[in-house]
Amino acid sequence: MANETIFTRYKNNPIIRADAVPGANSIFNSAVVRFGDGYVGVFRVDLQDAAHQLHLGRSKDGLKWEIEEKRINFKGNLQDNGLSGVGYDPRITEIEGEYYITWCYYPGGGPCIGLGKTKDFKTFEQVAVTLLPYNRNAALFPRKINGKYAILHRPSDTGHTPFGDIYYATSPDITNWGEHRFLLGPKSWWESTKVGAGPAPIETSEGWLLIYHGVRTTCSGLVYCGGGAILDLEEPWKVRYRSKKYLLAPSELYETTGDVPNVVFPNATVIAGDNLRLYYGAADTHVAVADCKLGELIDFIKKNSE
Ligand code: BMA
Repeated sequence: MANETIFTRYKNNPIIRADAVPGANSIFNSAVVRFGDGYVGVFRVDLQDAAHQLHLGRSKDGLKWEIEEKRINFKGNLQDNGLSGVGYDPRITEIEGEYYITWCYYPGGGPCIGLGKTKDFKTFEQVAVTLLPYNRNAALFPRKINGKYAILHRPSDTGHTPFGDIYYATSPDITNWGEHRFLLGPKSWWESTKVGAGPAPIETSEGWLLIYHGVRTTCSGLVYCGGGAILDLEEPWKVRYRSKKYLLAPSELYETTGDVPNVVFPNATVIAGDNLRLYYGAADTHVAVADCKLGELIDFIKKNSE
């Protein structure tokens, strides 16, 4: 297949199409984790009559999914209804036995970051309106760093914004966030417009492996690719390596054709042994997966780093 620098796409991609949920327009940009003896996922389902909802899915093998027809209901008293399960582009991070879900939604004038959690994927709790508008693309680190929770996020603007850099922030209690530090902005040609964090960073002996999306503007619209970087373990706002080459670029029909053409949007990874499986949204229409060897991915990022 074209444009495979390091990942190999699954031959039966896309693994999820709109027909997985009755009345769906599209299912894409979704988060998956291992749970029990299988997998669970929080899926972005855009319905034909109600855009942007989060639905729970279950799978034995991570490839064939049953997705619930009703959206997740995050319980809690935080006043705005966005935290009840309306929104899009979820990420899941397991921290000390609890699964935290970040996502983007519009409580008022612009996109902001909601945070909820669950232990069992049966009941879901609201945690906080984590980052105020305008903000998108938040992913929590899977452990505290220097005694504090840590998150990557992307302050920007409303709509399809012409800019966006990834920031690192910390919290003593997972509710109040501060100490914001610039992490990385556009650099290579394929990400020259904006960047945003993808799945929860993965701890490796070389540092935190970050997979992110990078966007460029062309004469026929935006093109979204997957990129990779390795961040310092104890000072993750320092980039140790960053690949000049993209990791995955839209080239298959299900990535180049759909509601929004030319979008590869990484949301989740699952590690099994040395295999890293990436779950990504394709053309704002489907969910697809691609695999690589974790060690080879780290070598690829180091070798192609500036
Ligand atoms: C971004 C988000 C994503 C989407 C992408 C491409 O701004 O809205 O959900 O995949 O645009 O349309």
